[in-house]
Amino acid sequence: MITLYHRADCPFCWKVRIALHELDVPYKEIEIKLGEKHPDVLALSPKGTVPVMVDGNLVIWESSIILEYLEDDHHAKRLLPNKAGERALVRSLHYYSDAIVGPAIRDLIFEKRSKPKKSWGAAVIADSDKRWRRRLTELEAKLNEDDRFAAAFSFADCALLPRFGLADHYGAGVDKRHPGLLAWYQTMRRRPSFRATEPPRPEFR
Ligand SMILES: N[C@@H](CCC(=O)N[C@@H](CS)C(=O)NCC(=O)O)C(=O)O
Repeated sequence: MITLYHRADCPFCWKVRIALHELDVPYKEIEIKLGEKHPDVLALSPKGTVPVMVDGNLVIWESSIILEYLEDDHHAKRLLPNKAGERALVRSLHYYSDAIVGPAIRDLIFEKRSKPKKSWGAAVIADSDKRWRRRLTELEAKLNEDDRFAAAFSFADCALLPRFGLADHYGAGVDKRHPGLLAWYQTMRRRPSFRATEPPRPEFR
């Protein structure tokens, strides 16, 4: 059985957990707490980051490669379309989520997570929120263009959903300014994979 080292509020780990649930793959979770340096993770991953997946002798310590492995391991369900061009588009959105969308909202989350409310930096939060909203506008346009992440559930949804979930938890959730994305997020929140994996909402000090 697959073992997954993860942190509940890590977007990369959450992405993998959604994929595992969507594919109905049984797995054992080992949860790491924020700031914890787990000896197994340090031994298994040269980066020392989570998620880390262990399947028999196979160790994968990069979330996007874990998703590729799950897809290649021929489960009954699929998270990539059949055609090469469509697969490339889904993979591009997956990468865009990890490399572009995530960093935009990250500063707002780190600021609110690391400090008591009275010490939050308004400028840091406003700047991150602005960058996040700019990405939402881009994503809304992509959604209108080709329905990419509203049609068949894919890697792109696995990657984007945790970003939207965390933004929501940290008071920067998608709203009526991006109606297509809002409808997508509301639909996605009802999926069993989201409900089974959503971390507890943070409590602000
Ligand atoms: N590119 C990596 C990123 C993983 C990552 O940055 N994980 C963070 C948690 S969200 C982590 O483990 N940070 C702890 C550390 O860097 O010590 C992936 O997709 O798996």
